Amino acid sequence: NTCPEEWVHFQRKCYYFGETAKKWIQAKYACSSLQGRLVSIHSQEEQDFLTKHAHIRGSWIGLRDLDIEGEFIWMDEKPLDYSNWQPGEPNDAGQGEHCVMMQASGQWNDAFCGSYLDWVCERLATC
Ligand code: 2F8
Ligand code: CA
Repeated sequence: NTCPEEWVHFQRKCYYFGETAKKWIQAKYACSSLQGRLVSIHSQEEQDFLTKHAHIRGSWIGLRDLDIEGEFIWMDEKPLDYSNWQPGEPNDAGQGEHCVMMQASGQWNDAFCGSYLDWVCERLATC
């Protein structure tokens, strides 16, 4: 399987680690512009790979509870079959936190969607 330049291959997918800080909605658009989407995470192996590439600032991932508080949905529309929340998260703190970021530790936190963070896109690898 192969990936475009600047994307990193792991298992069946390619990953792009965006490092120009964006709001969640802008990051979603950036991934779409790159023919990808914000990453959906479905296994410990995938998480371990992403943790190795985690950025200090934290990165948006493709998980959000924008429609119904507490009902988290992946961009790839697959079930929430794996999670890696930081202890105490998600806590919907402050004015409301409906977008999920991966911290430098790799653990997830729900955060204010308007925060400027790095971002991770995925797309399928081609044979
Ligand atoms: O203690 C965890 C808590 O830390 C911050 O709030 C003080 C985070 N807020 C932002 O990153 C904006 C919370 O999301 C987090 O739950
Ligand atoms: Ca939180």
